[in-house]
Amino acid sequence: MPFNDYETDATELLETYDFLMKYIVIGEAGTGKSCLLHHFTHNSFKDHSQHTIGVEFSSRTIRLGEKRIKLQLWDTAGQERFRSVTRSYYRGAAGAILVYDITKLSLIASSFPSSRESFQKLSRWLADARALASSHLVVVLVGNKSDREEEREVEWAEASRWAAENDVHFLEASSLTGDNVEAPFMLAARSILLSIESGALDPEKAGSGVSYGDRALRRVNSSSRLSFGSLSRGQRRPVKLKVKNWVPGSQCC
Ligand SMILES: Nc1nc2c(ncn2[C@@H]2O[C@H](COP(=O)(O)OP(=O)(O)OP(=O)(O)O)[C@@H](O)[C@H]2O)c(=O)[nH]1
Ligand SMILES: [Mg+2]
Repeated sequence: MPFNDYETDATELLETYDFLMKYIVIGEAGTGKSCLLHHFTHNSFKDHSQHTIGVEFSSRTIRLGEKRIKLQLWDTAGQERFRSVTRSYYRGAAGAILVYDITKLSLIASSFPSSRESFQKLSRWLADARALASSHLVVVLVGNKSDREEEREVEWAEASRWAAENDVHFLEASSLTGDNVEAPFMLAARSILLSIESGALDPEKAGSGVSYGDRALRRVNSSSRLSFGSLSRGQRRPVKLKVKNWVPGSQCC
């Protein structure tokens, strides 16, 4: 499904959704994690971004086909000194946005590592996330700062190869221009929904990183089955919800 087929809706007053999903945003300091997230939630570049201290939380509700999905977004600090704190937030994440910097030099070179380093350290970030998050964790690798093409240090092909070898999705983005800032979040949500649809991921299971929202429950009340309409045409498989285990207002993970 091309990305422009996705619709997003952050302005609706009534906060109803079909699924709640937990995401973590991880990667070396200075790669632009906070700016990427800020552009996704505020539709603007975050000026004068400072190092994240520990973890910051935000959320946004998106629409994917017929489904409304509330994303719980945990922006983690890339600095080593916060590693033990940030790792504790990985637990039960369904999606991870793994960010590196494609350019040669960081804007504040003295306080950030070189971007080549942010790419070389990806394996460690990925290993940590896979060890601590949901066993069905969907990872999207994002090469950020694509607006600085003339200062590029990490080639698209090299990162794409790494992504394929490590079984993660991949794309490049710019938190400055807004290019591709929505795509990683949508891509992860779509992949998670497909896992639910196929029966591989059960939102009722603790630690899955996903839970049903009130909108899904209402649909179940009118028919006891939840169908994933437009997500994977031709391969639809209705998922039966066990309503008795659902707790109103329960949070995911
Ligand atoms: N040119 C350009 N600069 C960017 C982009 N994204 C972020 N930056 C700059 O990169 C620097 C670091 O951005 P942050 O978002 O704070 O980095 P971070 O990954 O959250 O860093 P930590 O919180 O320390 O882990 C800032 O000076 C941003 O202005 C981008 O897409 N293009
Ligand atoms: Mg940050």
